[in-house]
Amino acid sequence: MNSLARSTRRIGLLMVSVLVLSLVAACTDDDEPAVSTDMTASPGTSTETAPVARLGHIEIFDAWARATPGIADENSAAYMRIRATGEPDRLVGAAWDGGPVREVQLHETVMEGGSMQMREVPAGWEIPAEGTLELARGGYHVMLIGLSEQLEPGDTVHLTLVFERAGELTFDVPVREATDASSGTSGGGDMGSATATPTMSGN
Ligand SMILES: [Cu+2]
Repeated sequence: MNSLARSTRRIGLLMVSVLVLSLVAACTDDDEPAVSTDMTASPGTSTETAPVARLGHIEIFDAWARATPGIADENSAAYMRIRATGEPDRLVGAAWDGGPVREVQLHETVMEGGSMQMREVPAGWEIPAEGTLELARGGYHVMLIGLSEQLEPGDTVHLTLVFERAGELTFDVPVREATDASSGTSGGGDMGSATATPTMSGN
């Protein structure tokens, strides 16, 4: 390749980087800052690690809540993977047990008119038998609305999830900075494993 072609390509890459960075920047003021990268087909979402909580046939993996700046009435979100063994189930609700949150909702992030929008999903999501429901940045998440206290890295908060069959499961969710808390697949920080079309693996 001659040097002109090479530098043209480099400029192209640079422009892509700038575009990606500005997308990230544009989203950081949002409640749901992740930029969507479609990685739904990623085979790397194994559930080999130990679950952090379990209730009947429901297992929770890699749960975390996003740390917030110390601003009144801030929002945050919790993410995790939820696996149903044996029989299917449905996540139908969430609550924050004794925490400083005004309201907890099940949310999805969708691309609408060129921008990331969040909306409530009151009916929740199906978890297929032997399948995994992924709550991740830029996709499905448990929205924590109107925090009266800052969530700091190292804090632990109590989240209750309500399942159609398994019932209510309350467990500890560690608070982490978003930048070092992608759910483990490729990419750094915010780019992480965000999915516009959340992963539903299984049968
Ligand atoms: Cu949300």
